[in-house]
Amino acid sequence: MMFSKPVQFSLLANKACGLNLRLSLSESVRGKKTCALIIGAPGSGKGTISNWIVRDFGLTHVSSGDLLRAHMRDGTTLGKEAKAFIDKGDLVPDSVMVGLIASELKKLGDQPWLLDGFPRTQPQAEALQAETPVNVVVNLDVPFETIIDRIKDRWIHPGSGRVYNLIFNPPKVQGKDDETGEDLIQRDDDKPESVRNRLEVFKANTAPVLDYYRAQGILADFKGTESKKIWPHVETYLKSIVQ
Ligand code: G5P
Ligand code: MG
Repeated sequence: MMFSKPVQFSLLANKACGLNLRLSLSESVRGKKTCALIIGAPGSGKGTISNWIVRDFGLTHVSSGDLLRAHMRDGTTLGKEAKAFIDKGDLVPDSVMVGLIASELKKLGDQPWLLDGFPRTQPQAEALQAETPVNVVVNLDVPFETIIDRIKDRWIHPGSGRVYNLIFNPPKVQGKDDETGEDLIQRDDDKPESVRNRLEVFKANTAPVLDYYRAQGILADFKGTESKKIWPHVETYLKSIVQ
């Protein structure tokens, strides 16, 4: 895994004044490799907005959920172990996740990246910090009622991780991926009982992770109920700090 120098932030300045926070963030990212996170509850639109970030900012998308689903499809030992947790909507153990993401980031070398779905617990955040400190965190704050409503209509292309929604962004041909024409599937953990558990698990485990990055002054919150309305704010924010 790549080691890079930790970024220093002035917490006092960040707390006192939004402008200082922005300057501090700019300094943290400009001229350095972008190591970004997108955090949000299950179904908050991380995958959707990641696709737009990747398209416009040239970051490599690393989705912990997509990696785990690829392992499950390939029937690897890791995939078999992870399936029991994922199907119930529980978290896969930290030791497994840290190893999986570390080896994925190592493969990327100097390429800038956007991590989606990791870290989800305080130990995961600390493990990442010890290896490759992140310098941008986008937090999607979407109400749980909105999420429960949209997940039932989600379909994915398993090969690429492309995400569709029958109401919001339906495929051009029903049941088929726009780019490959291959079949779309529904995720096993999108059953209502798993979704409710995933939201509870998120509340319990990921709130401390948000506090961890907020205290470093590198987290920006984006509140809303529609990804297309949230996106211009994310875009403006990222342009102001990484380009
Ligand atoms: P994942 O795969 O990381 P989740 O649960 O964090 O799964 P998920 O479900 O992938 O997150 P998302 O990426 O935040 O959701 O959202 P999305 O897919 O873009 O959008 C959800 C749906 O809403 C889609 O159908 C989309 O088209 C639609 N949509 C988006 N925007 C709008 C909108 O504005 N309006 C409408 N109407 N629809 C919209 O993790 C899966 C499991 O893997 C394990 C855990 O078991 C986890 O539950 N895991 C880990 N375990 C431990 N540690 C980690 N770090 C782990 N990472 C994964
Ligand atoms: Mg996702």
